[in-house]
Amino acid sequence: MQFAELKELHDLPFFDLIQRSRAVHEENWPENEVQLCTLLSIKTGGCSEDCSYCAQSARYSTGVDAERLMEKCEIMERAKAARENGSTRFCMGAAWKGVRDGTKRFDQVLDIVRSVSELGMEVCTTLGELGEEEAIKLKEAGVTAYNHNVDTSPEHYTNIVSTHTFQDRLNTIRHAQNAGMSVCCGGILGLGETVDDRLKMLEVISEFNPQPESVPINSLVPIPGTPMAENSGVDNFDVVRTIALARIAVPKAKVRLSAGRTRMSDEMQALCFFAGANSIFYGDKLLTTSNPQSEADLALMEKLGLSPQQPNPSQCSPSAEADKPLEPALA
Ligand code: SAM
Ligand code: DTB
Ligand code: SF4
Repeated sequence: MQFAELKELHDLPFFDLIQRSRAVHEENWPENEVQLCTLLSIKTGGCSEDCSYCAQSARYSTGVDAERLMEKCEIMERAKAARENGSTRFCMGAAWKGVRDGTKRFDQVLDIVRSVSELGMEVCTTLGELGEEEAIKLKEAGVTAYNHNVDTSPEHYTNIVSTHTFQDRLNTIRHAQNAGMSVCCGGILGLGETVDDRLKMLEVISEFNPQPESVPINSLVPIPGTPMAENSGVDNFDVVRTIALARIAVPKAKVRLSAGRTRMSDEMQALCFFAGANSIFYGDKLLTTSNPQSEADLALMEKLGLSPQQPNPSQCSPSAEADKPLEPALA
């Protein structure tokens, strides 16, 4: 969906916008279900990149220490516990610039993915940059979806990160899609961006061919020690608007209400579900920061008549549309 159209929708009165997104939601997701995903940081901290929001960058003193890659048996325990708890997607994150085929650590990750993928949950990984070969190997090992966010507009990206480019992010997404993995691609609100930056980010995300299978919408969790530590919080209605626009622009995606939920009331989260969110991170920890308790999430879903979505581990990645360009056109 092009910027101009997103802008027109964004500028609608709030209720008109969420009425539109609700209609798209009901057409594509009539089941009143929410996907529950568990996140695990399998390699925390010490990252070479300078993403100015991130607790795990080695450039900032955030109190998050660099750790080694977790042992497979420990990861398996956590994955089984997540499944027991009702999660249908297990997402493993590593604070790396990227992974390279032929290295010991990539082989270890492939081994971990092979084992986790036998548990019957969707397997998602987020390991930084991927080349073509790495993407193919991850797909073969059993990864269903690769998470790589564009995070903000191409223009604002240079204010947020200097150690890699927006185009680098697009290249990784292309490699993941070419290898047949679904792509999970979203962004963060609260990085000092303008409304237009948010709309340009959604334009890029919705112009991927095929469109992403999921779109995480994170609200910045300000991390002491990072350049974004003192950023002011995002207005709740702006979060809802962004969810609504993501729902309209990427109708078949899971729109994930991601980081930032600990600061949201039940009523705010209900509004997000109404506007088009149908996935959450579930379990009391994200990567390094906290997330609501599972009991609280289940209680809220119960109150709203929402139930956990069934897993789809054999999920096929969506195919590209033949008459559309593969890349979003960058200005
Ligand atoms: N290193 C990989 C990468 O950059 O793609 C994966 C991990 S990174 C932590 C995954 C995503 O988490 C980021 O792209 C960003 O959207 C989100 N994120 C990281 N720190 C955050 C924070 N403090 N608040 C909100 N979202 C955050
Ligand atoms: C995504 O978009 N959000 C998740 C997941 N993908 C990897 C990460 C959120 C991280 C929040 C900050 C932290 O816990 O360090
Ligand atoms: Fe954090 Fe990922 Fe950036 Fe590393 S690449 S600093 S883990 S967001």
